Amino acid sequence: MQTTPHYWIRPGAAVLYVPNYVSVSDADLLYERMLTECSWQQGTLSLFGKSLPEPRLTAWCGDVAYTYSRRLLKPSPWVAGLSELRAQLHAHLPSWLGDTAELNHALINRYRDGSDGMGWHRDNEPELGEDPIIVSVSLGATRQFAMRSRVTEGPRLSHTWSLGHGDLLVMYGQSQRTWEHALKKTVKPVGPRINVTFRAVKA
Ligand SMILES: O=C(O)CCC(=O)C(=O)O
Ligand SMILES: [Mn+2]
Repeated sequence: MQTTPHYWIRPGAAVLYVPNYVSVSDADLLYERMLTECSWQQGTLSLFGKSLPEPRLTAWCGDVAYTYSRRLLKPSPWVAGLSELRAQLHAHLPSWLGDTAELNHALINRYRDGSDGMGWHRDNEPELGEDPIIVSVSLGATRQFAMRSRVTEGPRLSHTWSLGHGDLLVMYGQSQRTWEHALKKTVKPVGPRINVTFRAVKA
């Protein structure tokens, strides 16, 4: 690992954050490969009975199928560079975090500018099992990744990370039960960003 891992623990949430986990040169190369080699799609979301384009583009690589946001993502070959990153993660991540040796799917989101983002949600699809591990690697422009507790009595716990080029953030433990997360939109001028979340999809 390039830098010191930080463990952030709150009631019901646990995060491992490693800034600059991927070196700048590897991150540059991976960004370019994903940009050109991934098959980018724009999903739709339904809001108040209307169907709207999602404010981001999506691609994926996976050994197995995964149903995400009511869409079936079929198995798809790994982009060069991403399988090497996965192997590195398998070797580096401590097994007590969760299913760290079985990251068999990568969901890839591309945020073209500050008007792209992702609303509050949990990564709690049944295929991910109880208390999933979500291993996120960010590339490109720095963006704000926010987490907040779903417990609304009393002062609401929250935290925001600035995720930059090469940063690793792992959500584990009960983080997908009692907390939710979002990638904040911004009116500030920001460049494009690609985020990969490795997931362990159960058979
Ligand atoms: O872009 C990010 O940092 C978060 C993406 C995310 O939450 C997801 O893919 O489920
Ligand atoms: Mn998520």
